[in-house]
Amino acid sequence: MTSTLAVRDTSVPLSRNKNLRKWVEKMAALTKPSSIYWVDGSQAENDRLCAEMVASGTFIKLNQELWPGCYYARSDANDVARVEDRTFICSLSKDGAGPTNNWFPPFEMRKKLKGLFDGCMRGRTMYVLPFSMGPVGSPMSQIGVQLTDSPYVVVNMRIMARIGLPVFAEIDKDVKRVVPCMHTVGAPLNPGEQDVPWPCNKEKYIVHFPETREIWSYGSGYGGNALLGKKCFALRIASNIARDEGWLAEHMLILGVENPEGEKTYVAAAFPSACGKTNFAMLVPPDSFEGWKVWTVGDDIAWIKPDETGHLRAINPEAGFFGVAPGTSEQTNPNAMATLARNTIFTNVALTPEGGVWWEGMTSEPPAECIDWQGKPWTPASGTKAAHPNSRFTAPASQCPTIDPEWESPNGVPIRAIIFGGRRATTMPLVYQAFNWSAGVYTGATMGSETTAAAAGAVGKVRRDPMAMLPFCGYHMGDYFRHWLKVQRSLEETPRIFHVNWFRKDANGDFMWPGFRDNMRVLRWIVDRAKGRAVGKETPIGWMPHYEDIDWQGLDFSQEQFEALQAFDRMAWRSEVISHEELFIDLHDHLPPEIVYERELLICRL
Ligand code: TSX
Ligand code: MN
Repeated sequence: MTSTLAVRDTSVPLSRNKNLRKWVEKMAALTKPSSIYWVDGSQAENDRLCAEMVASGTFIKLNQELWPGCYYARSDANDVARVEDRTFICSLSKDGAGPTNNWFPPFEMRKKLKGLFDGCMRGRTMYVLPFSMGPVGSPMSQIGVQLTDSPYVVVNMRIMARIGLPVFAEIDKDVKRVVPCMHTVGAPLNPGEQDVPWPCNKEKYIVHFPETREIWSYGSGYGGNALLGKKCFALRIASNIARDEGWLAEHMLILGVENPEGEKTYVAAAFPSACGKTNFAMLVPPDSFEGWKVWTVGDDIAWIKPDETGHLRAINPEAGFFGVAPGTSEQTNPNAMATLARNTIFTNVALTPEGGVWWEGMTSEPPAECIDWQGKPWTPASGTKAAHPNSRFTAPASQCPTIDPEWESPNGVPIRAIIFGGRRATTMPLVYQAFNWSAGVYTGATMGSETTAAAAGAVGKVRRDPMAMLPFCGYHMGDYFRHWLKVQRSLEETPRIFHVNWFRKDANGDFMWPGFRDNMRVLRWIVDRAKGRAVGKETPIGWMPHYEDIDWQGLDFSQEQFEALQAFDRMAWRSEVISHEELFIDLHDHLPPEIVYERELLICRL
């Protein structure tokens, strides 16, 4: 029997919007693809693109009995992470980007990009990919259209954002400005030329034009370089939009804590990399915490706005988790393991003989053999990593067992507390609460992590990462602090601000805090405190819990251990405040006076 099912002509525009159609034509004239494909976002389309990538060698379909709906990709060995030194903020003035961003004159950069993009899609299909950051139609959402020559990007974006027909319908309403996002892997194909599994270019440019709200990305197919809705749009461009409109685009997870009475309290939290942000977003309370539950709203980005009543509400603009695989296990994060069990794309992890995936830390025993992230045979005796340290899973948020029932609420969830944190072996106690909003902004502005062997620089030196936004703030960091301080003026009630450190070490170099599930004990104090119920004591750096203010049920942790963990070391804090100056010197000409006052106040209290 022959099918009478009409197949869609994918080159026919799916939007009536004249500006969009003109822009697509103009960009096609520049990049010269062999075809244009309008993405509808359907399951059938996704299956077709995945099958095509299996045929071309970009994807391996995993054993569907073990990993239903899952695919596996290996990137080029030179395209495995975000490229911060190739990331540019091309504001009109250099001062607008500030000293923490790479700046390049916008006119010259446009000339450069025009040359790079001329013919860059030859022999490839240009996908027209509409996406909504935030639920389609939510007043807090923003829309983009990414033109890309990477089908890998299309299927990943389908997990990470809302894409396809509903977004075209939203664009056709012509009420929201659309952010144009150009992306190419920068690897045109000559007629008859054989493609490679992971096309990319050794020259890379990740470029943002904040005034015109444009993104241009050249040469990479990986993660934040290529999935432009995430870091490029939802943080770097959105931080500019947020500054102009009076809200906050933040590198924060959002979670809800439900107590045994059924009352839910939402918090947002910012941590630098390698602090276990996704693990915290999906926290499982200790067994002794009967009736307590942690709900996940997001694990990476929060858009936070004052509502009409002067309270902050937040949405997670993403629809999926692009999580670091190594270290993720049933022990460290059972909810992530359940989320990535199906319909997930794995990139740069190891492939097992059964057609499954593995990474360091996934199981206590490594597999006897597998294929590593570079496609080479690997055994535990190889002495190398089977999975790349930055290997990832792309998994739908809807599959998370703890996904919050309100996670797609168009008006977001109310934020009652903001938590900053860092990976600090010394100085920083387990938890303290800042005295007020501006002291809290100071806490966020000066947060950081100790450099580990993995990161560049001297081991043990604190690398400042204000609000975990150092690589993601799309304008001057000093103006960003000013904006945070200004937001308080539109608030009737400010969320309480806290600082946590799960990573303090004792004289023997051992972690002093068990972390993971036991972080719930800290989180409970934080939400009770934010609701004005918990007690604390005043110290020079802020409010801290007494030993008896923490719920210790089910954990053997002595008062002596706790006092050591919370110890305020005056001499260590003296050096701490002195080192804050190093960051502030770079920002001095844009530093708001409140930040300087807060530092003076802290010095006086010390
Ligand atoms: O994610 C982590 N969290 C947050 C969990 C909700 N990690 C993993 C490292 C970051 C990628 C942690 N590592 C945490 C933590 O709270 N704490 C630590 C440090 C630590 C490591 C091992 C132990 C304890 C603490 N093991 C034992 O105590 C047996
Ligand atoms: Mn992140």
